[in-house]
Amino acid sequence: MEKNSENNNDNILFQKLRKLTKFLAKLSDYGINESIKFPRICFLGSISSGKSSVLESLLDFGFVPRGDGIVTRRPLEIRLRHSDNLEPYVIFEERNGEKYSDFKKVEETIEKLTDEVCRDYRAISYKPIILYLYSKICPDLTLIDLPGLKRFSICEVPRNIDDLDRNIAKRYIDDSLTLIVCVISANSDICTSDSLRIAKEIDETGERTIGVLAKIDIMDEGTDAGKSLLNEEVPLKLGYIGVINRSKRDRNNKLPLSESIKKEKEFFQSTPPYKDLPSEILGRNSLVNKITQTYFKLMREDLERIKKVINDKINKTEGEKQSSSISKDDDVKITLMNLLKDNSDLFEGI
Ligand SMILES: Nc1nc2c(ncn2[C@@H]2O[C@H](COP(=O)(O)OP(=O)(O)OP(=O)(O)O)[C@@H](O)[C@H]2O)c(=O)[nH]1
Ligand SMILES: [Mg+2]
Repeated sequence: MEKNSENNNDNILFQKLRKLTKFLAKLSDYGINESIKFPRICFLGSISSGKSSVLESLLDFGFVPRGDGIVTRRPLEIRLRHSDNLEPYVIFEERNGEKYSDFKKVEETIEKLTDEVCRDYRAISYKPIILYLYSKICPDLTLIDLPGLKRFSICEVPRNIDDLDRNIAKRYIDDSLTLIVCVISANSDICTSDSLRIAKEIDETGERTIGVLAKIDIMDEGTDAGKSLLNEEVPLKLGYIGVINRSKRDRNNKLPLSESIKKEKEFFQSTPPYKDLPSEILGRNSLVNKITQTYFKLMREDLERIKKVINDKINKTEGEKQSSSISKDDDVKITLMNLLKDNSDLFEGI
């Protein structure tokens, strides 16, 4: 069984989002029940570009199938749910509430469910696999791994593949609260990237598209991704982050995420031109930061609304205090002010 890495306790994406959900739960104790819509994070890209590997490096539960050929053939909706249970577990919508706490089994079940619907090993389907992952460290967050976009192939191509892949992708990323992580293999030509074209077509302002260049470690000798990373090839409003995911060999050797992040860091720090590029456009942690910032920006309106409701409540409490001097109101005011202060980072830069 592939063990969950110890690293997911330090998962910064999870930490900040957990802070948000805790903050919202506390507010409801004070009668502030603001409904809030949470963005989803969707992974878009060509076949084998590294989408599932990027997703898996953020999640750090080793159950997302990755590999050669067309691997992801049904959209995989991973719905993270916070739970006080010590042991994390997964429930599949198609498996009647059965609990899976062996993550190797989870991977096998995803493969089985894929084969049950897509009988041809190259066929893809609209029908998503929906799984709930309950864990102590998780915030409530939805991640979606999409089937890869097919370019063209000289091999036999199943009849449904040409448009279906694009339609599935568009259906998911069309929602304006979806953050698009557009994964491009650094050893392909970024100027002809279908995924970038589709992302730009749907997200016209570019407010919610992050470019990710994967496989930087296995580019053709003599080539590099410097210009693309500096946003000089196909400019994106939010720019690009370069990453190095676990290779097939790393997976076979069960390389933990912490080791793979270390390897990635060493590569970027010692290899030209990356060693001279700004560190915030390189590596998995920079990607997490970028995703977190963008996630909060997408929630800007909701967060501003909530801040206003809290401030109104504080002011109202102040007014009431002058007329009745009830100490309970002081407590509410102080608690709300402290809550805003302790969570000020949630509102930063929005
Ligand atoms: N060396 C290296 N290998 C990578 C990198 N990213 C992904 N891979 C390998 O490339 C293969 C494909 O990766 P996946 O993550 O399955 O790609 P995908 O885009 O999800 O593929 P499909 O679901 O088939 O469209 C796997 O064997 C990965 O281990 C990388 O940055 N460096
Ligand atoms: Mg995949």
